[in-house]
Amino acid sequence: MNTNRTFTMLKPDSIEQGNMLPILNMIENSGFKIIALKYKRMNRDEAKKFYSIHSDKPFYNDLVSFMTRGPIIAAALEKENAVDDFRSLIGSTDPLDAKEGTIRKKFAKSKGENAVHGSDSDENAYVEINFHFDKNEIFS
Ligand code: DAT
Ligand code: MG
Repeated sequence: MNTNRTFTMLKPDSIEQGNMLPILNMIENSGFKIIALKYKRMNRDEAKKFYSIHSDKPFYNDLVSFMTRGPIIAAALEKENAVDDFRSLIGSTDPLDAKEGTIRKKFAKSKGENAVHGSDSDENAYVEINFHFDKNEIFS
């Protein structure tokens, strides 16, 4: 398993609010190399599959609706200790709990619309990168 890669999405709220470039800047300035990048809108089937681990949660339907209401930026990132370092950079799921200097503290409005996704394990990073990118779309 590659421990130097993680996966992120800039969620529809980030794009709607014009925060695409500031967030990508924060990611690059924190030492992550963007090795794949895609601007796309997920359909409902894709979003349901991507978040299938949450299918039994009360917020699942709202999450799928939110994630499909507009385009996202999907990206694969490379850095030593990528998964943990990226989770530190984005901050807690609920922006009210997120530390100063984190992406969610700065850009997220609520627990549901929280600006960015970050993989939670090396295994999921691998699955999520392959969900959004073909091998020939990754430039390591
Ligand atoms: P994270 O995105 O920090 O890994 P998660 O995997 O627990 O958080 O949940 C995935 C997304 O689902 C999260 O980014 C926003 C949404 N979500 C989680 N808990 C929620 C809640 N209690 N109410 C509304 N949306 C929630
Ligand atoms: Mg998660």
